[in-house]
Amino acid sequence: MLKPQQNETRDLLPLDGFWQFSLDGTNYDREMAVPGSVNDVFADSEVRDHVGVYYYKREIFIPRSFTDKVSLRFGSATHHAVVRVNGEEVGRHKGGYLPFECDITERVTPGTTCEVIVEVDNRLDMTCIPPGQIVELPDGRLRQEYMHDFYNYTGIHRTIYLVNKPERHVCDVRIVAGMDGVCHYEVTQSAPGDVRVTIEEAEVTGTGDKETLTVDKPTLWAPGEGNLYTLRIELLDGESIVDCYREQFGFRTVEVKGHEFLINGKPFYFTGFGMHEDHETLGKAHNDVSVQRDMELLHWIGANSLRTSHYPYAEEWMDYCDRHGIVVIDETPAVGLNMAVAGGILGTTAKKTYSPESVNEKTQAHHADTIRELIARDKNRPSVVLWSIANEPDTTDPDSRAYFEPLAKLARECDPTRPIGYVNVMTSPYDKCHITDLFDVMMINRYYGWYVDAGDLETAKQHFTEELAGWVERFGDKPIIITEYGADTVSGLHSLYNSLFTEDYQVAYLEANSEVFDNCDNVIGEHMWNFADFQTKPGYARVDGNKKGAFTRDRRPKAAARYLRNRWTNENK
Ligand code: BDP
Repeated sequence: MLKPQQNETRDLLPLDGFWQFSLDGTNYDREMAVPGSVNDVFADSEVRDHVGVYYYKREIFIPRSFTDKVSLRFGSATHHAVVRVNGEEVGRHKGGYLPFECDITERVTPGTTCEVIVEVDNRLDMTCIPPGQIVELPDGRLRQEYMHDFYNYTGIHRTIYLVNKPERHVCDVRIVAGMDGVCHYEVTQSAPGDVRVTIEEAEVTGTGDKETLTVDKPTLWAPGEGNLYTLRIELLDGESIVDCYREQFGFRTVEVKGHEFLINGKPFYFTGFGMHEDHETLGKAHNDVSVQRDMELLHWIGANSLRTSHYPYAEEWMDYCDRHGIVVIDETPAVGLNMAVAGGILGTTAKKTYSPESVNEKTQAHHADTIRELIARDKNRPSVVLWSIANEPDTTDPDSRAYFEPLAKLARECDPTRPIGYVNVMTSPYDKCHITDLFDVMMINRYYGWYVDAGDLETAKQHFTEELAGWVERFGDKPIIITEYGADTVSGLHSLYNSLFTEDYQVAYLEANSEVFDNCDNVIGEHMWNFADFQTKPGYARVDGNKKGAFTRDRRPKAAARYLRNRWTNENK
């Protein structure tokens, strides 16, 4: 899905600001800011703890000039949305972190107002990605449970645009451009007609929907070098341009060869973090300046990459990565497909993960939708080098194969040009996992020295080294990225004795883990967990959130940040 844009043939108006807000759809006695998470805003907990639908309402003007195809375009609504204009449903979407668009042309008159109501539902059940369960409590209240640790922020998290585009318009474009300067493009039009496609910086032009253009000695997009080109697509009616759309792209090649990950033919070593869209008060709302701050800190620390753990991030975030040469592992919202981990941690009997009562065919169908939608959104981004189709699913259950095999196939069909992977959980090592062979890259999350061998880093190193040797023995032809390793750390807490939760222990933990990575040739990347401290779900045994950040939640560096900066900038990792 293309991002909306303002240009010579298209128009858009952001609908950010205060909307009327209600918990029952009749009594609009509150306001809520868009974009924003609803949970940390109000002083009482009625909104915060609400399980169900939140209603947003606003009168909007349709400008007189909006006479063509008019739509409402959402960056995301977490987790489900029904959109009504003047009382009539104009669209609905399932899934909290991907964009959707509702055509409202027939419902509105340019030069008049209309009433927009957005019903945002925060409920997660087993058919959702991420999955969850609603539990009815003895006193009749509802509680939302889920199998991931980060807080289930809800709301309209990204800008809503009122869009006007020509009746005949560019619906989509797919661009594949390699380091040889060859650019294949494929335009989808709403109705057939003539087209002119130009790479603006190189002044090469094609006249078909699907063609190949060549740029002589292109300036490559590369890690740290966000060199972009612009593909201008013009739909023509004789001499006149009826629609125009500009899509940026980069010339670069990505390839997995043996246990190496090559970008433009050169081995790439990932340094960086699994991150979260998470801030005090904002929750998961997109905010340009917060993204910029995070990116500046990534640059300062010497990180060349990040993973959008555990859901697709805002398009503005991805644009920034494209422009600045930040390498991205792009992840679907499929986190928490693991009943075994939940059962294990809580000490209860683990339920089976793949069954009609838990992760089932409907979950899989929706998981497939998220893969399609993610790839449709981000396919042209040079920053994206690898798709991660899930985080820490249960893959010890033999039924995981029937669940994941079609999804891996689908990801490859949606994008034959990039490698694919999934992120492996500690309880599913090389001799228990049923799906590793379906993917190009092994991404593994390991907490030796934290969840196991806590406080005993010598043993942790030994166990981690042994496990890596097992992966290499069995799947030695594939590269390994350590997508998570980390230790909760309370900023300001110190000890001479490497006590858990201290800044000293976090540094010692990172040192020990780094030693293990450096001794394994297959390891081609390290993403510490997490970039910053983040909020976790209520009722979870954590002190005000997950404290594994290299930075605090307000982005102050812990000692670990200086350790990583030293490692990643000096050793050129
Ligand atoms: C991993 C999860 C991540 C958690 C992390 C932790 O992938 O989302 O936040 O553990 O426990 O299992 O800190």
